Amino acid sequence: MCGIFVYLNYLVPATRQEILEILLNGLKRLEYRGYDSAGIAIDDCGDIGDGPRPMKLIKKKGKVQALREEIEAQKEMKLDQQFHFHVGIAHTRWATHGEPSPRNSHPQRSDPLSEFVVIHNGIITNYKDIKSFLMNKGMEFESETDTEVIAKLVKHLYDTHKEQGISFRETVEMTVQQLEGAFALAFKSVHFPGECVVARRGSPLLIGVKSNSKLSTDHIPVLYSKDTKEFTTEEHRGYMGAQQRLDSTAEFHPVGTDKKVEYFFASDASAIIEHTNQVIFLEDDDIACVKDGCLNITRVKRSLDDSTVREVITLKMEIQQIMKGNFKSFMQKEIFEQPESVVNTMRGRVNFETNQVILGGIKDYMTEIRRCRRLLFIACGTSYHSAIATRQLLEELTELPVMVELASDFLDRSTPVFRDDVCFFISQSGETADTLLALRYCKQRGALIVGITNTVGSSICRESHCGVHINAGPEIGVASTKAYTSQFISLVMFGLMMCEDRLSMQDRKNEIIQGLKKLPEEIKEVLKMDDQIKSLAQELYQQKSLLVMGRGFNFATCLEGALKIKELTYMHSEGIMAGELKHGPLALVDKAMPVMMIVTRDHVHSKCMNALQQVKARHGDPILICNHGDAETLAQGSKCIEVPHTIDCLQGVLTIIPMQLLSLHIAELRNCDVDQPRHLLKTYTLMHMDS
Ligand code: G6Q
Ligand code: GLU
Repeated sequence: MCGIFVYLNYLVPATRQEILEILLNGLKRLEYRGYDSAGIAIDDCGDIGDGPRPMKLIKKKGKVQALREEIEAQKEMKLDQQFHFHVGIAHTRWATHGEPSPRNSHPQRSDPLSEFVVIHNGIITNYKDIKSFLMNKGMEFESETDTEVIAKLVKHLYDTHKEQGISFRETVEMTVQQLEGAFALAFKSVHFPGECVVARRGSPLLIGVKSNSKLSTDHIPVLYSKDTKEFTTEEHRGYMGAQQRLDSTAEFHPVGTDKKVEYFFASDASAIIEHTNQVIFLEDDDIACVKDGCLNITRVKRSLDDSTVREVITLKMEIQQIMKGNFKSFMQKEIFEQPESVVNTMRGRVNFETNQVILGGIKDYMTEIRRCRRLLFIACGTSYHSAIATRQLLEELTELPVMVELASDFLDRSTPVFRDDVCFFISQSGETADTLLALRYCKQRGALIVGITNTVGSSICRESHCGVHINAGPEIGVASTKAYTSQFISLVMFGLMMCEDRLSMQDRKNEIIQGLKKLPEEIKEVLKMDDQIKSLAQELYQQKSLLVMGRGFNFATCLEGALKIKELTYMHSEGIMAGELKHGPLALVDKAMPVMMIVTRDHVHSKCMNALQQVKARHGDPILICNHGDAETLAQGSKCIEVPHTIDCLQGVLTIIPMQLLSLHIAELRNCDVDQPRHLLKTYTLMHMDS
C-alpha cells in the first residue's frame, strides 16, 4: 500500500508555495513504494481568518511529477499567501478499489464543498455496508473507492453530533470504530482549521515533530476514550468534557513562550527524516490529534497489553537507508514483506472461524464458472509458475480439466477455445503483452475471462469480465517474489470457493483454510534462516549451473526457483521433474554438478527419496529442502534447509522462500544488480512487442 504525508505548521509562517513544495517532496520520498496516482488537499485562497477555510483538492493519475505539473497549471493559486497555521495533506495511491483516476485518487471528500477530506492506506473490508447505510441517508457517491465511505461517514457523524459540540478527534474516533479492515488515515476539515486527526490500524503511520523550543515530554501518555459505539448526549459529553480537561495534562507541545511547531505525519520515516529526527511511531488503534499546536494521542478501546505511552524517538538513520528500510534492495524488502503481503491477500476474504472464503470480485460469476467445461490458466514467467503450483489442487477441488499454458506458446498454437471455457489470466503488472493478447484471443471466442492481477486499472484488469486483486502491494523489484506467493494463495482461495458446497470436500477445505491461517508465521520461520542460506550461497556462487529437482506440489518451486537463479545471478539453472530424471536429466549428474532437491512429507515423498538415491548413486551430493525434524530425509543430505511442515498443497509457499533468498545472495556475491537484472524489465507491454 502506498503513502500518506501531512504537513502541519503552527505559528511557523509558510506560504502556499512553501507548503506545496513540502507536500510534493514528501510524496517524492514515498515514490519508491510504487503507486499509480496522487493528490493533495490544502486551504483554498479564501479568507484565512479563524472561520472555516474552503478546501482546495488537486489530484492526478500517474507519478508525483504529473501532480506537480497539475498544480503548476492551476490558476489563481496565490502562491505567496502566507499561513501562520495550516494543514496540508498528500497521498500516493496503489489502487485496490477503483481504477487509477483523479476521481478515485485521494484525498476523498465528504461532499462537493469538501467539508471533510481523508487520505487512506489500506483496505476497508466493510465499506459496502457503510456505503449502503450512507446512501440510505441520501448521500451520493462519486468514486469507486472503499475510502470514500470514510469521508462521508465522518461528515454524517459530525452533522448528527455537532449540536453537542463534538470535537474533530471525537468525530474521527466514532468513525474509525465503525471501520473493519486495515487503515492509516489522515483527516482535514473546513470546520476545524489548522487541526489534523490521524488514525491507524494495520497500516503504518508515524509523526515527526520539529520545534526550536523544548518539548513538554518525550513520553506522551495515551488516553482512553469511553468505548462506546455511539456518543450518548449529556452523560457522555460530561465524560468527554472531563477527558478534554485531562488532555491538557497529557498534551505534547513546545514549552515556554515560543509555541512554534511543525508536525509531519507519514507512512514511513523516509518522508520525515529530512525535516526532523524526532518521531513518534503510532500503534494500531491509536488516534492522534493536533489542535492549537498541541498533540494528544487517544485509543478507542483498551486491551491488556496496551502500552500507555508513546515515546519520542530520535531517528539515527540516513535518508538513503530508510528508502528501503533496513534492506539493501527492493527485492530483499519484498521477500521479507511476505508475512504481511499474504495477510493482505487473504484480508476480508478468508474467515478462519467459519472456514469460509469469499472473493468479492468473482462471486457473482461462480455459477457460470462451476458450469464450465474446463479451466484454463494462462500467464508468463513467475505468474505461470503460480498456476503450475496450484494446478493439482484446482483439479482436486473443482474436478474439472485444468490447463496451464504459457501465453506465448498458447498463442503460437492457436489453441482451440470455446464459449464454455473459463480462462484465467494471471499477471502482477496486468500489462504483459503475451498474456493480454491471449486474453483478447479467448475473449473473442466467447470464453469467460477472469483476471488475477496486482494492479487495479491495468489492461488485463479492465478487459476481464471479473477478477481478483492479489493485494500484495506494489512490487518494485523486477524479479517477482511476494506477487508469486500472493498469486499462489489467490488461486488456492479460488479453489476453496469452488468446493464450498461439496460435502465430501469440507474436511479438506477446512484443513487448507487452517493451513492458510498459519502461513504468515511459518513464512517468518523460513525467513529466519536467511543467514544459513547466505552461507550456502557462498558455496554456490562461483558455480556454472544449478539443477533444482522435485515433483508433485513442489515441482513449481523447482521451476520458479530455477527462474530466480537464472534471472538474478545469470547462472544456468533448470527445474527438473524428479520423475523424469531417468528419462535423460540424470546424465547431467556427477560430483561436480550442484543439485538441490525438494523432499517434503507428502504423497510423493517416497518417490522423491528414490530420485535422491538415483542422484547420490551418481556421486551427486544434493542440497535438500525438507521439513523440520524429518530425520529420515535429513539423514540423506549433507546440507539441508528445513522448512515448517504444512498441508501438502501449501508447502510450495514455504519451499520457494529459500530459493528466493538463495538467488538474492548469490546475485549479491556475483555483484549483479538485484533490482534491475541485466536485459530484463519489470513488465513487457504491447509497446515492447512492437520494438
Ligand atoms: C519473474 C519476472 C517475470 C514475470 C513475467 C510476467 O521474476 O518478474 O517472469 O513474472 O514477466 O509478468 P506479469 O506477472 O506482470 O504478467
Ligand atoms: N483502498 C484504497 C483505494 O483503493 C487505498 C489504497 C492504498 O492503500 O493506496 O483507494
